[in-house]
Amino acid sequence: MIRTFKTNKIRKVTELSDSLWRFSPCDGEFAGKVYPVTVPCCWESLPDFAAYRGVGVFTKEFQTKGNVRLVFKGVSHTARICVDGKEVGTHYNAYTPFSVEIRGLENGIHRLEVYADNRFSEESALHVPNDYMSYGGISRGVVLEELGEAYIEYIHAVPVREEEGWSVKTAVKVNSLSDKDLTGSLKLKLEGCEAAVENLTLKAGESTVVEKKIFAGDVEEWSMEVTRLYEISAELSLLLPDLSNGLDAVNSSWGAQSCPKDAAEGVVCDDLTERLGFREIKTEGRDILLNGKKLRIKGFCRHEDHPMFGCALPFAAIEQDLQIAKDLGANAMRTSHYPNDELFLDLCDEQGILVWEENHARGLSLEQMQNPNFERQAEDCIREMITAHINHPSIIIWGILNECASETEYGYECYKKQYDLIRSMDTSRPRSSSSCKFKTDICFGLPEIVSYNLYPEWYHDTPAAEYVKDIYDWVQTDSEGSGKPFLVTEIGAGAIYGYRTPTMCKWSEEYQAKALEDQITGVLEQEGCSGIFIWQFCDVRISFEWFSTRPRTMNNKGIVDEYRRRKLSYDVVKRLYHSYSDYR
Ligand code: ADA
Repeated sequence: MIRTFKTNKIRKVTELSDSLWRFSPCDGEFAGKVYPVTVPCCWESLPDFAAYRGVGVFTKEFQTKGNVRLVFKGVSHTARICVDGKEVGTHYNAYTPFSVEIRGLENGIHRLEVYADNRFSEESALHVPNDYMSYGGISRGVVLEELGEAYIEYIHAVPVREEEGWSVKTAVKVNSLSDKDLTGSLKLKLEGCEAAVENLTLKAGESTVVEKKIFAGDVEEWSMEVTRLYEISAELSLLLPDLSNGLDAVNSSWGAQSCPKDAAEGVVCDDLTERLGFREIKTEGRDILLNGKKLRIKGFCRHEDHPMFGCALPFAAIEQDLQIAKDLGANAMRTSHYPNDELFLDLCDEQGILVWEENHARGLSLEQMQNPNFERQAEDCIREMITAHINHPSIIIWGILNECASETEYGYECYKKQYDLIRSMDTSRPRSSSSCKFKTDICFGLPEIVSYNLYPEWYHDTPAAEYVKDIYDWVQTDSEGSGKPFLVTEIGAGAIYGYRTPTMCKWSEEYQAKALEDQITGVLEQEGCSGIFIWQFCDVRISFEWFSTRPRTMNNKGIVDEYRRRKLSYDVVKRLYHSYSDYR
């Protein structure tokens, strides 16, 4: 499964994932041995490869002809793609989608090889030994698309509330796969009703972006309570090339798209459907407003992690996590610390769960941020994240650089570039970054929202309410974040599932329950605070190479353990979250 709705009616799309592939490690004692696996797959789920750091290859044959695109929703963490033994693409970062175009394939069976590399090296500035696991494998869906002479790469649809009603700012990118210049038109439909038609010309092999604002009028708004989603679709019609050699010649050049006989004036040769929700998110003074109402965020930080699947959670497991979060009274999830699977976002759109989505980074020091690859890799992640996810109404905040060096001048320059990059791609959402630099952070003048990760009653024994107030007051009096919305984007405590003791000592479930009682109350009672994300939803695996050790080589601050078994704190969080409304 790739999305929770059908994105194409005309384009022939075949899911290559959710089926059997062959996996073979390229290094180590099992090099060359072949294992049948279902993709998505992290090789750490295979008994022989629980701790394998290296390169592995996933192989799959597929039938096709003509112009095709292979879409990879996630390969962890560095990918090299080969078709019929020839390299056709590469990609860095496990958490963003990428695609490769291949033109003019012969009709027949072709071999796809996906090489995944989960090793740490100086080449990798973001996947480093860390307090989460960098898995190895094809962690999300894979799709084969059969295309003609041109195709629609994306539709961006950003809702805009105006005096006379709602409009949609659209941008549709069309790519040519032809060696000829093409002319045609693009038809936009909102819920199946024609909304605009734009003529377009495509230079051979080039792309064009067609921008158009369409009036939507009186539509039903998207909110946590009413998750009304609208389909917006684009149809690409092209004037046929020279028919003098007859239709067969055209059919062959059009690949899988056979041209109907009455196609002289242009034929619909590709389409794409996306979804949007009409909602407005903005900041006003110290408030975050969703459709004009002051939000109280009650959320969890969630890693994509599971003992049976690694980071390649199947659809059912993703949905189960959301069911648990809703049972706990949460209204938001933070995709700590990287862009998430689009299936997760589709489900949040449909179930009214707000999302803070952030680019990939966790706790990188100044030295790590000075890795020559850091800025490019971090900015590429932002581009790919927003290009792929801009339409999701559930995403209300774009985050960057969790706990990186925001107390340094160099760090400030990186933060500024990345905030500016977000603004250049999307002006419809506030930005923020989770800081652990306490009273030394110098970046709070840049984003719309000030966010902190705080661990009173865990990493230090300051009473939670006192510590939250101290930091909040400092922001108001001594930082450029004064008067902005204030979020606590991490707060929590560790507990080993099943460790029960009346001594209330740290790592016991009793201690975690008590600490969270103080922390949640301390944050949500703090005047001017717009909300909280508990660290964290479930226990997760961490890199065994990380400098710090943790019990079980896990981060044990989950409200549930890695098998989603409840700890004592579950009922504390559930009682408290349900006792606070979604709005302030
Ligand atoms: C940091 C970090 C999290 C996690 C947490 C912890 O705030 O952002 O990823 O490592 O600390 O468990 O200490």
